[in-house]
Amino acid sequence: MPRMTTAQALVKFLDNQYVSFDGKETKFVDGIFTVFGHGIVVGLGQALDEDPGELKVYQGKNEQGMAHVAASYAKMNNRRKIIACASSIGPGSANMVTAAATATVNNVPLLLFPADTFATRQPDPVLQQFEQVDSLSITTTDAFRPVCRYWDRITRPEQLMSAMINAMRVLTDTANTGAVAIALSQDVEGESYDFPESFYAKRVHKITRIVPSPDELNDIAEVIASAKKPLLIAGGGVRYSEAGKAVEDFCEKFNIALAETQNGKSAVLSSHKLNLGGVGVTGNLAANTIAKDADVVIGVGTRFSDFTTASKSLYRDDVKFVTINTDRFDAYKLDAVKCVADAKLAIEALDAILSAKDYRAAYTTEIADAKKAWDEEYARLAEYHYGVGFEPLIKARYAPTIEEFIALYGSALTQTEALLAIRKLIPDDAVAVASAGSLPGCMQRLWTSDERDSYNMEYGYSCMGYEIAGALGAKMAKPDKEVYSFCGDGSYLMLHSELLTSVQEGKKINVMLFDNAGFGCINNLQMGNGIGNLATEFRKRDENGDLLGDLLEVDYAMSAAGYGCKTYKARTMEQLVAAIEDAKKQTVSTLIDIKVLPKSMTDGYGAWWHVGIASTSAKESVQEAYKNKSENLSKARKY
Ligand SMILES: Cc1ncc(C[n+]2csc(CCOP(=O)(O)OP(=O)(O)O)c2C)c(N)n1
Ligand SMILES: [Mg+2]
Repeated sequence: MPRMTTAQALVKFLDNQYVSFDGKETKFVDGIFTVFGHGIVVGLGQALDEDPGELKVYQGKNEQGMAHVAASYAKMNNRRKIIACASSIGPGSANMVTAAATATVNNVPLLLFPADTFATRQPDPVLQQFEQVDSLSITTTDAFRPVCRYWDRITRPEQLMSAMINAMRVLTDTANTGAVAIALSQDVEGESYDFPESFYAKRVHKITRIVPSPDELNDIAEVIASAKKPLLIAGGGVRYSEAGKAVEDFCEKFNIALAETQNGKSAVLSSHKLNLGGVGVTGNLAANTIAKDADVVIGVGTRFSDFTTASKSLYRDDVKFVTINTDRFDAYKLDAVKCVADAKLAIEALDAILSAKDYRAAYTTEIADAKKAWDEEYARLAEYHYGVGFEPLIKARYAPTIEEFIALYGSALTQTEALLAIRKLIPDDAVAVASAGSLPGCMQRLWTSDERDSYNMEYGYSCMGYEIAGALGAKMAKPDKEVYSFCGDGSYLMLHSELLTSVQEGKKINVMLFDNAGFGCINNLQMGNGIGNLATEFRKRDENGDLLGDLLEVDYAMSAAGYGCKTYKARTMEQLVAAIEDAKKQTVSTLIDIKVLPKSMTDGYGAWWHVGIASTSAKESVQEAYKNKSENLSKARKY
């Protein structure tokens, strides 16, 4: 039993973890991302310096950013490979909390080692120690507890063993994976112990497919067999189970309509003739038309978020829900008839049962008709689209005519035409990454993916700042693919630190920066609910002291050029096309600063979203919005 420090044993352990899925073995931990500080550099840092084994050390620039990179890397490796993240104490660890929540919401494994205060408390308060006077045993790392699936603190070296085995249990659990935080007391990192060799010997963790119970299968088969117009909604569980092809074949065989959630997009392919595309609040015309008429909704691997269900208002009152999910919690949603199982196994078993029943759904031309109507709308959006409220907005806020506004704004590009042009021009198998703002809605409706797992939308937490970090994680996971980050100006300003890391690592990402001069989707929400234009556009203060003065002009291309990226400005379609083509030839990360007209994102297609509108207001417009909300709410399902 060789003597080693806690940190040295941890590094050895991480380097020897493997997972196996469908008989295929993968080394689980690629390396460690870190922003060193006094809480970690002389403990874990020493261990990594002396003998990292095969673990790579990556330098983050912001702890939240690096942890988003790691989460995206895990997602793009279908949760079979991770990069762990280690931070210093205090602010360094607090910076990872948002990323931990993002990973947990999305069921993505993320292993975090926030450093902690001294277990011995001898130097207290050590630099960056947050002293909670109610209890000195509480530190900043307690903030991880509500957002992690497993939390532990190492205050003695020998605790590392059970902590890490439990960490691996959670990270490889298909139903309950998410963030794991193992707080490392900074003195204990360097303390020594005789760790038994068995602790860090090679371990292979089986990622198992949950076998459906015959009982539950029969339950759901019975409901589906009674359906005339069933709709199957494919979620992220289809992706992780690698069940996309099985789901497509299943829908085809039984004539079942297919739609996708944000995380289901690219698990099933856009060109499949029964795939209607994105459904719900950010859904398109075709999927929402069919959804409204469905008598049975089969949710496979979906959390049924309020966007997927349009706040429980999208479907018929008498609709029946069926769920297939590895997670019992999600399987119970919407009072569904459930089958707790792996998506692929359940779909294959259902196929046999429904075949024996000679089942076939009753759709005739409805699916093709809905798709045709959407194709026409799609063609319109590719040409020209000013969203709802564009004209009155321009006239009220900027210039008397649209022409004058365009001259003032310096661009006539719309978000929809720019997005569709990018889709056409970039490689079919390129990976698209996004997460917040108006782009996820536009992409859920408009983006097509015919390469499996080529769409990485973080929409569980919709965390601004994931876009660029997530793109780097995707590139690290798929170095042979071109990766495109779709990023609003607001998100870029919030967090783009790992853009420099992409340059440092020689991992090229392409940032499609959509500058619409503000927090566009929130401005829509605000104005659409009768509120004034308050602090959602990027404007200077005016003579009254309000944030309604001149638009701030930001040169995002120059900002990224400062990091060594190749950058472009696109104010016309010609410039955008030329920039995309040139960016493809680059080996370094690129950024196209695309100035798009405000309010030129897509609008919704008949789906309602429940937000907390003021029930008392002096403004008639707010009273009207509250009335609308109340009417919609009265029609929505209650649970
Ligand atoms: C970390 C974080 N803070 C706040 C929000 C709330 N929010 C959602 S979208 C948005 C504005 C996004 O602006 P931008 O990136 O420019 O996208 P746009 O809506 O203009 O397309 C805000 C503030 C969020 N999703 N994430
Ligand atoms: Mg914006």
